[in-house]
Amino acid sequence: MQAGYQCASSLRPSLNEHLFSKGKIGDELRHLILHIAQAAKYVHSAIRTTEMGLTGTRNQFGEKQLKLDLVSDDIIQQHLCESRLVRSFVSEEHKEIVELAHDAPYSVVFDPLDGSSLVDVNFSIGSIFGIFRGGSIVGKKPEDQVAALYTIYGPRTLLVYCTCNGVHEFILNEVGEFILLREFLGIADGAKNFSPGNLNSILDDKPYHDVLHAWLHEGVKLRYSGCMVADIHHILSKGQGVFAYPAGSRYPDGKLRLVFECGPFAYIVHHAGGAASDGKIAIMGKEITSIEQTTPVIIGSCKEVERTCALLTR
Ligand code: FDP
Repeated sequence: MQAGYQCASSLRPSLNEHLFSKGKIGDELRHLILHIAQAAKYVHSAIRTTEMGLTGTRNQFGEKQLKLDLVSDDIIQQHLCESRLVRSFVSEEHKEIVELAHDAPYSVVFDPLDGSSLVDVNFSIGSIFGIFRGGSIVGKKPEDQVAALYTIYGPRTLLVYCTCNGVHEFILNEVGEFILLREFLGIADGAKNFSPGNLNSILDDKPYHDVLHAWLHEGVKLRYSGCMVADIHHILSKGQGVFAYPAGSRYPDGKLRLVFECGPFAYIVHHAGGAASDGKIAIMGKEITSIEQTTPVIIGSCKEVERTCALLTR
């Protein structure tokens, strides 16, 4: 194809066109992201049609599984498999790494349905994906991802992707196509909104107590939904904010997962000009030692992340 060729149209570009013209990636990675986007459309539909009950089983973290957790996991698994581009994948709903095509170029990590405790109350929920080149992800770091994306199923279904060349937002339109909504989302250094997870720990954790008081005294606005996808999307959408889920007596190593949650979001937020830290080191540089690894996380506007980490480790 002719170099620099652009589809001139008055319509918003599709995800495929955007990946092609702005993603600056090869065809294989583009196809993999499109397979994931296709899976997300099925999850979007499953959320509307699957009954909300529990399965009676628990995932690797001991959390009760919803039917929808497993349906979403199955949908994504099938699309990854059919892509023929995935060597292995790790899902929050599986205990082990699942091997697919041994000569395929990528490994995918995903949380099929983040925020599942909010399904019954009809709040926004989402799916999170990180893509690595090659095989096993153990020993790698979130900075080794070649792409990360998430989808948010709220009043509207959105997809946000990053392939190391900006962070871009798409909306699922009425004919089932993801089309561009906003390009190059950015995060300012200072925050006006805060999203404090693990709030109970302020009772026995003085530094976190101090952080919370600093935020309250500065008049920043509380924005915490209980779904990490929605809370991080809030930061990206408003262009500022800070989300924290620090360690505490209940979760000595943090609650949120490095592989499925904090890693992909660290990659996306970093490429939007923000930062993510576990309080001491950047999440991007944190080595993955096991798939069930959890981590404390402070993520969002750079200066606020820096200041919060300094207060937490004082
Ligand atoms: P959920 O358990 O509903 O799946 O990953 C887990 C997560 O939600 C995040 O999406 C969310 O930010 C966090 O847990 C909420 O935890 P709390 O219930 O402790 O606030």
